[in-house]
Amino acid sequence: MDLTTDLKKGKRGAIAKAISLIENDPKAARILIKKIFKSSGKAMTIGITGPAGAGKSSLINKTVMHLKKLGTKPAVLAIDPTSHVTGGAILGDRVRMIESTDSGTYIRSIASRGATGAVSNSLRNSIRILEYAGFDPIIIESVGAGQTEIEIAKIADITVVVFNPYTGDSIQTIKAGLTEIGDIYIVNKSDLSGAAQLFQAVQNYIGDSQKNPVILMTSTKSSNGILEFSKILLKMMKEKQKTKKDTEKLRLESELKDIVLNNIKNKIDSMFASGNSYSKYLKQVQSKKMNPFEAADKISKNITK
Ligand SMILES: Nc1nc2c(ncn2[C@@H]2O[C@H](COP(=O)(O)OP(=O)(O)OP(=O)(O)O)[C@@H](O)[C@H]2O)c(=O)[nH]1
Ligand SMILES: [Mg+2]
Repeated sequence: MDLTTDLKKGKRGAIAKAISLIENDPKAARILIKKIFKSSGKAMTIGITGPAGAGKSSLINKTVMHLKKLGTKPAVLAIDPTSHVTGGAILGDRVRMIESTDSGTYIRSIASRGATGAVSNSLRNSIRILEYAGFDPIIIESVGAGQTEIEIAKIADITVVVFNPYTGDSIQTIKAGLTEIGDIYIVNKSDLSGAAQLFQAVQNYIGDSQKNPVILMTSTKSSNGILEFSKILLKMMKEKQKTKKDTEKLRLESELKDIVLNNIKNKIDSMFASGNSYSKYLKQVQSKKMNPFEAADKISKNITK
């Protein structure tokens, strides 16, 4: 049976296979994307980020049930942090995203290995797969406050930053530059002492930033604030849908640039590695027979030929 036919029907095996192709088989992935690209770029994407252990997975587990009841068909992509998290303490405490059989939500981890560009690439295409399979919104969980988060904020229509009152990290995280990316800021674990204080601090730091973000307290333990969060998401999704076409155009522009840059970088890397004309010109520069500018022009011409 054709993979795209099964994907269109939302068959789980087909989705899993397609995302694996995206991650592991560039040639097959290209053929697949060629078939599904045309209808892509309409589903809402929600990025949920924040420090390790803040409760992102717990929050997503509960929120998708509400989103489902509110009439949407969510899927979740968790960018697996195992490759860059060291030490077992955090991992040991992680909540596995469980899928209740009646929820119909698709949940899957994708690897975060490789360059930032590689993550963006597999993320963008995994989103296309899930959209083709009928899911909307597509929720992306990612951990930390690094470059990956900024990349994900570019891909997400709505960015949610989750803070954890349990550690002193949170204020540092706020200062470290997450202040710009969030549409919604959540202080989770409101059942713990320290949450109210952090909520106040977040309001002070972020409350009157230009984006005018929503700031909320939630607890996945007591379910406090989760329905409110879900309703806000739904409202924002409707709002963002109005500008989705333009956002998609801008995203495609930056995706295209990424791919071209990456192609050229690969060519350059293999040229440096294989030598040939490069080492010929290098020797000429080293023996002062040619100046570096002239040599670089000649090498560059060879690459773009
Ligand atoms: N008290 C309390 N604990 C919570 C709450 N939400 C999550 N937790 C706990 O916090 C720990 C981490 O939760 P996760 O949902 O795995 O957090 P995460 O942000 O997805 O973690 P990583 O994916 O590892 O970054 C687990 O032990 C949860 O049970 C909450 O609202 N209150
Ligand atoms: Mg998690």
